[in-house]
Amino acid sequence: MATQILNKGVSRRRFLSGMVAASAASVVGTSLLAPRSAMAATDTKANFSGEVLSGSHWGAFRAKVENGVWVDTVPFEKDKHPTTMIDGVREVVYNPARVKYPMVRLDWLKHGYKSDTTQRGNNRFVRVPWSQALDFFYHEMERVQNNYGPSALYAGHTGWQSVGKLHSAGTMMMRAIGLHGTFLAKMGDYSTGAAQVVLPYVAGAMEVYEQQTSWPLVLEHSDTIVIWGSDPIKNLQVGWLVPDHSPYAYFDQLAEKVKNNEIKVIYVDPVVSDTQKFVGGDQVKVNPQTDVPLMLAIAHTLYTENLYNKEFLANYTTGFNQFLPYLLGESDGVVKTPEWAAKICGIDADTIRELARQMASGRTQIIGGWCLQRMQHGEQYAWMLVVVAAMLGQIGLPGGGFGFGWHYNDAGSVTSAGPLMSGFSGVTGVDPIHNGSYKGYSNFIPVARFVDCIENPGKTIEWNGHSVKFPEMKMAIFCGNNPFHHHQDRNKMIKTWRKLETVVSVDHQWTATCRFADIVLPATTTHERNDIEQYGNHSNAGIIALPKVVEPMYEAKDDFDIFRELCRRYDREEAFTEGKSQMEWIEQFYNGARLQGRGIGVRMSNFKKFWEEESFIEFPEGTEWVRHESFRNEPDLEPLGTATGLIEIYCKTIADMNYDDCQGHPMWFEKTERSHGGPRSDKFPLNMQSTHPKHRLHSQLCSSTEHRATYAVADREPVYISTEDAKARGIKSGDIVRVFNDRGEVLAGAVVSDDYMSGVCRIHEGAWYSPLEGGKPGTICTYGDPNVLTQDIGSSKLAQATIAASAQVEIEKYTGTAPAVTGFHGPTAVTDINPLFPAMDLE
Ligand SMILES: Nc1nc2c(c(=O)[nH]1)N[C@H]1C(S)=C(S)[C@@H](COP(=O)(O)OP(=O)(O)OC[C@H]3O[C@@H](n4cnc5c(=O)[nH]c(N)nc54)[C@H](O)[C@@H]3O)O[C@H]1N2
Ligand SMILES: Nc1nc2c(c(=O)[nH]1)N[C@H]1C(S)=C(S)[C@@H](COP(=O)(O)OP(=O)(O)OC[C@H]3O[C@@H](n4cnc5c(=O)[nH]c(N)nc54)[C@H](O)[C@@H]3O)O[C@H]1N2
Ligand SMILES: [Mo]
Repeated sequence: MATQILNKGVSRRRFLSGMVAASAASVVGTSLLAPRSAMAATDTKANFSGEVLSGSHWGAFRAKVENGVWVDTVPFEKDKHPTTMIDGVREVVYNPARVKYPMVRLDWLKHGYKSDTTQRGNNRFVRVPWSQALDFFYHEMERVQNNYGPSALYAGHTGWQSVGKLHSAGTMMMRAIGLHGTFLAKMGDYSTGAAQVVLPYVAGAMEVYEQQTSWPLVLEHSDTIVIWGSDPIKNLQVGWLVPDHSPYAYFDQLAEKVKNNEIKVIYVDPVVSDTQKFVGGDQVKVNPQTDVPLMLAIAHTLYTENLYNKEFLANYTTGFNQFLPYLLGESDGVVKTPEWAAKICGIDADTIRELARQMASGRTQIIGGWCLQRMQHGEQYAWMLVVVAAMLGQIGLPGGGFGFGWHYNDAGSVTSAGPLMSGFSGVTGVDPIHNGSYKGYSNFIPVARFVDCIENPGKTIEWNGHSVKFPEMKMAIFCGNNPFHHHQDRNKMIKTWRKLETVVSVDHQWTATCRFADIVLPATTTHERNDIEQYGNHSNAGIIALPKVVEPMYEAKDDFDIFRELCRRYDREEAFTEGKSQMEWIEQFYNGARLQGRGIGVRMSNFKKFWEEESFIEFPEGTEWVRHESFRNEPDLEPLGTATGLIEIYCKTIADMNYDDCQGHPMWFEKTERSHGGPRSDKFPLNMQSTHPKHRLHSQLCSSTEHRATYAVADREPVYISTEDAKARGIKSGDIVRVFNDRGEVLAGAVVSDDYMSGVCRIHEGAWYSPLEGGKPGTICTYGDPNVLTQDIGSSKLAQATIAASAQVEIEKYTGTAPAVTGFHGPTAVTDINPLFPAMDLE
């Protein structure tokens, strides 16, 4: 096996000695340099002019193409509430940050895994041929598996990639790497890390990703809707699959009902959200991170004013009696009165009582977001929200109870009666070549602790009732995600990253993750390849074809082909592809749904007709549905998935884990840092939220130059700041400001706004890390990455989830000459090093 590979490219000896010269066999012919349009392809779009219907995380659209160039984008006519973000999608193909060629970091090219890793981030790269890049990649996997075993290879970190049932970048990575050897995997995600661990104990399901009660029923039955730390109007713009934006029609109806005083909507949020502006209603301006005291005081009011549902507690829940001594202060000497909470959460006691009474006065739907569980002790928020809903006793009734997923994936839109497509799978059933021992180390890590793991090999942490012993990571592979945006405490991360010997990044944008990688491989975008996807997420409104819009740019390859060719190097190509071409896979996904459709009375055309003529199928309407209704109707036959089958207000399983920071029932814990008089607020008084961007999906679209110009301020990421805080600091809208704490500093463009309460500011996550001096810990970020400022600690021993959403900062007007933004122009290619291409212009 090995010889077969070695013959293809660099010899092992040369590779290990860090030589870059490769044998003639690895020199790719003229095709490498020829325009892609010259390559024979049966379905070439090289000179195509016309319209192509396609889809994305931002919705479906028609791409207008002229002579093989995508020139304009118009929303799909079925989408009645398209987002302006689709304007930025075309630029993803053409922008200056596009990864054009396989590239290797200069010092890694010289010294391989023994490179000087302090140079990571200096952005100096050398173009190499595909065959050489993939050889390097493969040899490193081999080396790490042989020398250290699976726990040194981290290949399970996934992210938001792109839509498409076939080209799931993370799945492809795990399938290909998994065919070579077992590896270190991850547990959980950044989105709902705390809620998805605690809620199964409390409510029997994750609750976050599930469908919610149908909007028509909520609109019909709710008297009050409490939207707790959630902004659906902002967040429903995007979807994991192609969103149909159908919930917006219901928000229109809700706005009408609010106007006519038929439904009262209350927002518990430190900021006037887009949803509040769209729908109307009243804001409860809670101090950041203090929602649990507010909820406890609501519970206290419901209890002392006898407004709670004893029958529901008795029949559907367990443990209220173990929670009560805490609520009443018998266990800790602190009675959780509205007066007590008022001092912490900044809302006066009478307003808290009124809120509790309002919630108990009729049918109340509580809609919880995820931001609050993406904070320290985020488990408590999720748990306590369920407890308040349980005390109100309306769980399982239309328009009542709790839900945690209304801002996500078209939730609340009625699910169609159509079939579901499967997708490309990360596992094959074929044995890997390497199946070594994890040597007593954990074979997974809670995902948000991954930098902690790199920094502290051998350390053991508690997680969800288990001990997790961190292995020593040597090599990490990223595909379809961007850890140098999504992970916390960038400066710590930069230092820690140096311990990795080899980092591979597969992407189509030259992200900070690529800059901090050693081997960078250019992927195609969705729009340069064929795929298929579900239209509508929870709504499953139909199926949409995602045909190629334009030919692949530069030397970009489809993830499928990248990993297929990697697998070829260890004789697993056939196992990877199962002998099928991309179109055969796509047809298989479609036909699977077609067969399923027959069983449920939904007729679909044959694949050829769908692909060549229809491109879109709409499924028949489904029926309305109430979350938790079956449990309410028949708690014995349809128990929840908890230990007792009931809602667990007190949870023995969690109590038995004996964690100080997550105990047997929801509690208030002080934070390591908090605004409004909380810890460290004397030094860094402002709470910086890093909520999900209004104009992007995380870091995606940030590199779209024209789109970015629609929201950037003085070229920088906006920082939203209250009128009061701005005035106190002499800051005006349009000013460049320095946002800082003792973890780092960023430049940003000020937007002064009355929507923000004093003491609260916001930089949307996903702003590209743009260091002034690349690779130097502590250097200022010239664009405004909020994760320079966030803390890298776990939510608690239970979930070890990220606490990205909240950090303490100070802001001052920037008076110096602002340095240019560094992040968006791709690598500095080094032209004089690769003997394969001595005279090549590397652009
Ligand atoms: N401060 C702070 N940090 C946060 C959060 C927060 O609220 N605050 N939120 C967290 C949450 S909830 C999440 S989900 C994460 C999101 O973190 P990520 O999932 O890492 O974010 P994305 O920006 O979507 O990164 C996807 C990457 O995949 C690349 N990509 C797209 N399509 C393809 C493809 O077809 N092939 C390949 N190979 N690559 C592709 C994109 O160019 C992009 O670089 O961020 C987390 N980080
Ligand atoms: N446009 C857009 N939509 C997205 C995404 C995106 O990147 N862009 N990402 C998607 C993904 S992966 C995820 S995980 C979800 C994230 O969904 P969430 O985590 O629910 O959303 P966020 O936007 O972070 O925050 C929602 C609200 O929380 C409020 N908030 C912040 N701090 C506090 C607090 O201390 N108390 C209270 N009560 N409220 C607070 C904010 O003001 C904001 O209105 O969004 C999804 N939707
Ligand atoms: Mo997320």
